[in-house]
Amino acid sequence: MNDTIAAISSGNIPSAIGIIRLSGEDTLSICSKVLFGKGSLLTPEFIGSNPREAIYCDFVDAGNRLDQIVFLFFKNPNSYTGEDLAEFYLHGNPILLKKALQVIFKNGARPAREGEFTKRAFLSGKLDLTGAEAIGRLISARSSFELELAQKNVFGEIHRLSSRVRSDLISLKAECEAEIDFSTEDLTYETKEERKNRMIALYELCTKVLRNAKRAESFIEQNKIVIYGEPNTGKSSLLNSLIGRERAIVSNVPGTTRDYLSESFSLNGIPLQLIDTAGVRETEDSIERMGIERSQNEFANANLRLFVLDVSIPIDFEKFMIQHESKIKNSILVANKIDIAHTNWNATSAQFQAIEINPCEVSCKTKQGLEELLNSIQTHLIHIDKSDDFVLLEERNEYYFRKIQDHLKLAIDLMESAPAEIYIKEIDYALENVGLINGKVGTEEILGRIFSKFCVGK
Ligand SMILES: Nc1nc2c(ncn2[C@@H]2O[C@H](COP(=O)(O)OP(=O)(O)OP(=O)(O)O)[C@@H](O)[C@H]2O)c(=O)[nH]1
Ligand SMILES: [Mg+2]
Repeated sequence: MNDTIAAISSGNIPSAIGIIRLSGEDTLSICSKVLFGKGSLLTPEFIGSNPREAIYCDFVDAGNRLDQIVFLFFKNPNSYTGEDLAEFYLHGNPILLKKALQVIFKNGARPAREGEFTKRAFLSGKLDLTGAEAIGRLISARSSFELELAQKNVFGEIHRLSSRVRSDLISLKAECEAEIDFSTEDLTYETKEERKNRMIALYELCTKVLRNAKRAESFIEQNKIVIYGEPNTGKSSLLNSLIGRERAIVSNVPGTTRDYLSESFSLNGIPLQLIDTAGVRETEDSIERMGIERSQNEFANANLRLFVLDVSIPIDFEKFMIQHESKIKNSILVANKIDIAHTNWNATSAQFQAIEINPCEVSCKTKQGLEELLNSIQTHLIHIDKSDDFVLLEERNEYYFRKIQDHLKLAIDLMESAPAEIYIKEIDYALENVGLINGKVGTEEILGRIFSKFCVGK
């Protein structure tokens, strides 16, 4: 067994309950020095004979009572780490928790490093590497979208995916081996075409996984929605309406917003960055021109664009299209100020619809149409029906999936001209990389990198 580690496993803010975890071979003896009940310190025998049973007792520092606590002991190997493990449920005051932790250190434990409990769980075979990584994500997820994906991984999504790739590769390898060993005998194998198709299917599975992982990552990291349009159309008003507070200055002076400004915002759990930009127009003002340049840049780098139109003034459709056609095609067209729409608007709207652009009519003043706009944003961001395909791949796993894909590609190319003896090697390399995903082949360095991203106490 390992040396004994301890840490505060709950957060560092006042809460009803705070948890300290202790794991390693001295767990029982340390517990017996700090737990006091019914007139005496609890003995290691008593604690050890009551695994997984809540014990109500005092937490003491050299005889002085620090807190009344609930305590749980998990006997190895039936614990999170696979070692003897204890959890102390104290009152959740951070100062009290730190004091109690010091007492535990004084009695023989050492401070746990980041992710050390989970690392021990992995080393004792309680979790595979993808499961351990998923727990890191589960704890640090910043949106319900990321959380849902992390949960899928905790429940074995990556393990399932890589197992499927693995079993397909093994079956391909078996076919190749049979062909190599018995090539002179008159046995019927799958045709070359069938084998090639199986390899292509597997290659495409990897492509799909990688693509969906990229999409998921881009939703998590940088869902940039840019609000764009001419001055005074209501871009800043739209930002304020969507985030529900007066963040940007709104005024009837065209050119109010000089620089872009960005706000985080969550749409049904999808984290978004909403960016308000300076209104685009011809101008002599050099500062305004710089702002407009930034608007153009933000527009180019956005995941989704809202092109805002002021429908309270007449719009010259032809002129508008000459100026903005390419931008409109890549945006949701937001027809703002519908509460004071100009009498010409219906006709202009029909012109847009005739070229398959459906303006989203809203009023930032009356809030009419905002719900529909949010729905439309969500549909553009995720094709909801396909959201189940999203998968979260840590950088490490993305790298191995890419390697598997590369070796499959080589095998597919090679099989045109080379015998099975040659391209079977590529299948072997692909299999090695599957092993690395699950951590069957893991080096200290890889483990160090993964677990250092965890918080202490996990
Ligand atoms: N009636 C009405 N007025 C609106 C609506 N949305 C915005 N306005 C008004 O339109 C004017 C311009 O609004 P802003 O949000 O500052 O417009 P902007 O596009 O950010 O303008 P610049 O920053 O100058 O490019 C303000 O006087 C707003 O009160 C709306 O839906 N209805
Ligand atoms: Mg503005």
